[in-house]
Amino acid sequence: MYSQGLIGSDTSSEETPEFLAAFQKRIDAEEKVEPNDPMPSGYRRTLVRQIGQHAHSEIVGMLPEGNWITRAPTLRRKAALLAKVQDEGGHGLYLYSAAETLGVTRKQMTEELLEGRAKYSSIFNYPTLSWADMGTIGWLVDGAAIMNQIPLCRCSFGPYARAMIRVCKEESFHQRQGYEIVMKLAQGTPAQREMAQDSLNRWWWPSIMMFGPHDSDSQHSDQNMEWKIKRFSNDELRQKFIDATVPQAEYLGLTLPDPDLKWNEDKGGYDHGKIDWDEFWAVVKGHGPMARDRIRDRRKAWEDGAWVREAALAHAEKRQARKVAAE
Ligand code: FAQ
Repeated sequence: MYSQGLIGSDTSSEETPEFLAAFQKRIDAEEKVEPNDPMPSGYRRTLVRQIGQHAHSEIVGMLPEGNWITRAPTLRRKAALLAKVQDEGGHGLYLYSAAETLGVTRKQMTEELLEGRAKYSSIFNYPTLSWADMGTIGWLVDGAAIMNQIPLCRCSFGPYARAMIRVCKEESFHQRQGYEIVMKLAQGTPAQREMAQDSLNRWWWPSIMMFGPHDSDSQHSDQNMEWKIKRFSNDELRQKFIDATVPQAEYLGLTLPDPDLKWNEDKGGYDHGKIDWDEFWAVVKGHGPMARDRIRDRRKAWEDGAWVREAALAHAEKRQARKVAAE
């Protein structure tokens, strides 16, 4: 994937069994790992991969909702949506900064995204076709993101864990604003209700795919959990999300598009129908309906922002030169 070439400063020379055992002992004792601490190269690589993917998801994730800011139905809705999309941009920036502490630059990460070598969450490759999608994304997509990110607040890598605390607080507001939009539509005219149901029909399956492949197909989970980067497996988090969301849909009087969804008394959770993994992998590999548009839009934003980066750099250099001259 995308992170392998980015970690030139990494060395494996220290990775004797004693080194690895001492590192694992720190992890097991719930000590936070900080950027300048010794760490196995695999741990560093995994974090660059995951945090980079997460940062890209936040930034690309601004696009589907950004598409509706000018069409929000009221000033209040517009202000909330604008703030929400702006928050996602902020999350991307915290995350790029957290990844940079591991020796990779934001420029490198961005280039990998724009060259199609870096992944971002599958969910952002679907189109936003109606205003109801703004509600459904907040409710389901931010809801799924929170379920995944709350345990990341306890991730063993300090900068990532600390970034997640603020991110989760903001995602919680996003989830509520989304649910409130869907609630208003569900309680509205038949046409509004239909719009909410149609949106739920389109976003349900992609939302539960966000948690990643089944545990049996998840290549990174075991090691990630041993290093306490991940605290729960993909299937465990998916199950928690489904169990939390079914009663929310019932409260709204909307139907989740899965005829096999039913309460299982023995496991104390809902059973669900078969996930279309062919669709998931196709989207992950860049064949999602909006994949091309997303990268085109990110490329344009990066190119349009070149003058800002150049001006900021020139300004910083000038200040530094002035400081040196004054010393
Ligand atoms: N999409 O072995 P695993 C948000 C890849 S933020 C694309 O299970 P792992 C906020 C995975 O990278 C949403 N690719 O991997 C928001 C790996 O490929 P690789 C993003 C996926 O890392 C809301 C391969 O499949 N959140 O939504 C996906 O143990 C609204 C095998 O998978 C994060 O990034 C997927 N859904 O577990 C913003 C959270 N799932 O890298 C705007 C942090 C899996 O070997 C609007 N990340 N893959 O080539 C994580 O928790 C983990 O990385 C997982 C995957 C759970 C995503």
